Amino acid sequence: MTDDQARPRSRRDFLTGAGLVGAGALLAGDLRPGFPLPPGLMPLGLVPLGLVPLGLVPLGLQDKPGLRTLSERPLNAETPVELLDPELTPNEHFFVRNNGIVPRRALARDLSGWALKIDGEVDRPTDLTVDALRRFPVVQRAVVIECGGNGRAGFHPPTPGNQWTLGAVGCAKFEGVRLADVLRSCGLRKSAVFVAFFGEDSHLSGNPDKSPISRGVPLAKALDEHTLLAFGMNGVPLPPQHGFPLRLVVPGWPGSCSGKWLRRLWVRDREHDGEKMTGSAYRLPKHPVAPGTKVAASDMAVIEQMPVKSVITGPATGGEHRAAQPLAVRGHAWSGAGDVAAVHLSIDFGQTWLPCSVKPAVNRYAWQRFTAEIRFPSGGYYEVWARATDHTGRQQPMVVPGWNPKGYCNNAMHRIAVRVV
Ligand SMILES: Nc1nc2c(c(=O)[nH]1)N[C@H]1C(S)=C(S)[C@@H](COP(=O)(O)O)O[C@H]1N2
Ligand SMILES: [Mo]
Repeated sequence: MTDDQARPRSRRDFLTGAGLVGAGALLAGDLRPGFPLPPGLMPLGLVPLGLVPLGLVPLGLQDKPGLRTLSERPLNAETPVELLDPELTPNEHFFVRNNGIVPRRALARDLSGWALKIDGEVDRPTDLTVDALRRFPVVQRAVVIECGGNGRAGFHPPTPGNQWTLGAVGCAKFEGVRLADVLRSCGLRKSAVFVAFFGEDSHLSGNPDKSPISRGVPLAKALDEHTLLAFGMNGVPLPPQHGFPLRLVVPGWPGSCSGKWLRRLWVRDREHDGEKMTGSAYRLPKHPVAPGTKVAASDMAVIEQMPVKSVITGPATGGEHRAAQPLAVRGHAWSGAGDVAAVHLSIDFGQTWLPCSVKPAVNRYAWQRFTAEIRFPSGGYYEVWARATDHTGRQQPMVVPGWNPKGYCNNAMHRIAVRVV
């Protein structure tokens, strides 16, 4: 199943037949003290359920316990929000978003015969091994990668594709070289305007002439000093699911720009027209549309910068808390624009807001820790809402930021429920 073909797994699926029984059982387990949330107020983090029966680990996730599987072929699995709490998301908990089949080379961690080809609008087309790449200045940077479809489950009417809730995001320390250094060493021509990637993953159909995804970025973003060719992730070589031996890391833009299992970079004299670059893929309507509207491809524009967003990583939703004590709330905030300037919490459904303390990013495009202590004025049912503001002044919206046909860029505020006793 590709993004285009995947059947929308909407809430409707869980309201029918056996789904309801399974959903009820799992939800009750999630809400530790166990109290019902009215359906309309259900925090996003509670809505989706692992679709794979407990005890069965899908192929490719053996060394990644605790992820919630959305589809097995291709493998797509998101991180439960509580597992996003560490400063760096461990590799074993980093979400997986595959459009095709993981190359055998990656599973075998086999470098034989591998090189990255760089061709197109360059004076010196070049093939580079990982050792050759390591001769460029090596940098380490913590970078958030977020799928453009993260939060898709929040759109109504439902939009096709993986029904990600909050967990198609992570922040890892990538080791690699600057794409700019490598491209410049090949002699960029004046005609160069776009850098397209080709990975070694194969199309679900098995057709070797078809690519599951081949996207890229305009030259200016490719030459940005923060855009990397990465061979390391959190201190080890890139794991098989995350692009071994080499991937792009394009901070602040949809995860789909960060091509995995790279084999070729094609420097082009026009915008790339590879798989998932055209039609409605990774595009938003140029103007706001009513929910459910069919939008012509010509009225859609490619997503570039991702919006400002935050997640509450502790406490888990559904917990019980004593009114007399302050509740410590923590999470991360990030923005495609760069720095997050502020995070605010509300415990009265957005009527008043308390500022959090927000740590500076360890480097640009890493996520930033926010913390706050909340006191509840009484016992009862509370929700904690988190709202981040970036340095451009943009804030997270309270509801989905405009329905769009493919369900991208949902940066609505994250809410957790707390029973105060
Ligand atoms: N070659 C290749 N690169 C790819 C993909 C893919 O399917 N094949 N998926 C993209 C998408 S849509 C996302 S969101 C990120 C996910 O990266 P991760 O699986 O390491 O979390 O990889 C991107 N790079
Ligand atoms: Mo993605």
